[in-house]
Amino acid sequence: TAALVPIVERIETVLVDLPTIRPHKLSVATMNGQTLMLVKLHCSDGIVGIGEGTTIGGLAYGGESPESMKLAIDTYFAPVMVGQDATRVQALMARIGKMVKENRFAKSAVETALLDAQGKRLGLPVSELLGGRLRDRLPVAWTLASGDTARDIAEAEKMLDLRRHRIFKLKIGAKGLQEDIAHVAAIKRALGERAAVRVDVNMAWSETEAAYGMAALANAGCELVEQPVGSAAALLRLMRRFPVALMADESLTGPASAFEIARNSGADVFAIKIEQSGGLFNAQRVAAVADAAGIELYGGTMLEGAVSTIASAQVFATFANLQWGTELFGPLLLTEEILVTPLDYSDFGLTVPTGPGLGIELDEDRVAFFARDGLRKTIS
Ligand code: MUC
Ligand code: MG
Repeated sequence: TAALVPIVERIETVLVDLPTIRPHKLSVATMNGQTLMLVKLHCSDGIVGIGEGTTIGGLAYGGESPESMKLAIDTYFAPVMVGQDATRVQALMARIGKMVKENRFAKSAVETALLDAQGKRLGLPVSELLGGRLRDRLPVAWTLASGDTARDIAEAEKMLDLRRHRIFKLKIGAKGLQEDIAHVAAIKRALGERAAVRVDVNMAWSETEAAYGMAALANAGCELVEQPVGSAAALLRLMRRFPVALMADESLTGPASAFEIARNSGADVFAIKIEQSGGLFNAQRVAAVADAAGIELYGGTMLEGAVSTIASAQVFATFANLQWGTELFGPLLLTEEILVTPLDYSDFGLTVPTGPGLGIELDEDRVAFFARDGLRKTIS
């Protein structure tokens, strides 16, 4: 008898609400918590793959919210996936792509679950399904975004003492230009050569504000400015005017946008995110475009929980170049652990797990407790 092909039997989605360790202030939102949209992909061979979709501040960052990802998967992805060969990940993603045009974040969650399941099935880490890793450890930046300069400096000092982070990304753009620049300068002055200081404006500036701001940030010792303006054309015009690297984040929405930016020499660095890219394979395609164009790479985060953090880590471990390191600190911003074994953050880096699939295990009781409409809600 022919061997039975494992098929997708059922897809479960759950929203998990977790508090942050402190308010996280971005120009687009202040976060007091994060919602993870977790996917469990049940296959006929008994294997369960996990995936995650996460965004920032509901609909404040992009077109998908955790709730919309859940709805899209429950209503539109699941019927296309159930009954299909679970081992042909690219074929199944192509099938989904025919029925679902956009929804990059939801696609990333589902693709992660398929790859986790396939890795568990074959006994290989996801990085090996993606061609093989080039590194087992990733440098990890920390974001200072308490909204208060003194508190941010104290936080940075603590991270340096713990040897957890020595690259700091400052979230600016919510306050006035002068106030923001004074904030960055004070932090860089306090940390000196002990740490790298970068900023993320999350598109809050106009082009003229950015032109002034970037010159001042360069003087303050800031080495990189992430997405100061929304417009890709304005970003391009700001290129090479200042001795500070310019990084594209929001303008990067997958391989086609990467090609467009690269064609115009519109960024020095790409912040690659699995969700913005529309999945792990697409993140590799974005990296290939960057490498071909001589654009440098940075591993970005949507302030993800442990599942997408490790899915990202598995992909970033396969990148030939990762000149600016990563910011895969998402789980550290949350008060609650949802894994059986916590991730290894040490010596300024994150260890990429070596077990099959993502190489992590959810603590199901914790997930159930923090699930929306879960136990926590029932008892409070
Ligand atoms: C972003 O815009 O890059 C990453 C770190 C952080 O604090 O926010 C994010 C999202
Ligand atoms: Mg950003």
